[in-house]
Amino acid sequence: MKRTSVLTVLVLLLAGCGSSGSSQFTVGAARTFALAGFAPSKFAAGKPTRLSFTIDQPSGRPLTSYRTGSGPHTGVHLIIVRSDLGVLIHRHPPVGAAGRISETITLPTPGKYRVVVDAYPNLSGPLRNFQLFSMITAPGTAPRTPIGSFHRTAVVSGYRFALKSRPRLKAISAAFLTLDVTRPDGTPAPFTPWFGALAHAIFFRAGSLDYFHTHVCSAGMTGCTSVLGSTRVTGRATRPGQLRVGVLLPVPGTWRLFLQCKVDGRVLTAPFTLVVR
Ligand SMILES: [Cu+2]
Repeated sequence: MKRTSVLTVLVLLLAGCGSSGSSQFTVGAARTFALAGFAPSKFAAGKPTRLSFTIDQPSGRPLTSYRTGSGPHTGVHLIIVRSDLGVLIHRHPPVGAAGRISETITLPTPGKYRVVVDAYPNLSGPLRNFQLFSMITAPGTAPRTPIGSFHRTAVVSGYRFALKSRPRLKAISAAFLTLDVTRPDGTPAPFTPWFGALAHAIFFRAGSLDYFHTHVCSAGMTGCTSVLGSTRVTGRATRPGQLRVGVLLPVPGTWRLFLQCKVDGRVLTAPFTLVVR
């Protein structure tokens, strides 16, 4: 059986930066974007392995032209999450000859991982971006780390991410999380743009692994708004060390936010558990 035939070939209704696995619809087989030549699907834990694929257009030809520019809504975003939400990998691989996309990935532990390919094609028409999904595995005993309940603070490599207040989140309603981020010495953390944004807020729902993604951009940067149906949200960094993160989640449940930013030359990933009513 051809590997491409078992991959998810779904196109999302949702426009903009984010979207979710739960709001997808399938269109006729001849009219979908699809992962092609996606390999391998089995990895050895701890071993760097080249993952590659192409995105086939509805015409059957590989997609070779992707959006470019300064904001985060460009190219291809490769996001890999372990099924217990204990590990996140986020890369923006280059698009090679004939639309081939390759990235060396190391799955740190055994387990099942969901792969999200979030693509920003350079096409005319209403479609801004879409997601394609696959699963990869590393054989062995997978750790099962419970994501735990809500905590206001996450400390990563000595950097402290502190939510100002406990968020009250509702599905399909835009909300904001305001955080203070401080260095190990207590001074405000200066954010360096990384992958086109000051911060990336990547959300996965526990269990179903539904996906959504928003960004925090510097003042004046365009192309940073996330859209879910008719609702929009744009995050801002209001002052040094402070992030205002837009949250816009499609369904209730327990979600894990991976908040990523670059400070002092290192990429930090702060996990938060959020309950959405
Ligand atoms: Cu991002």
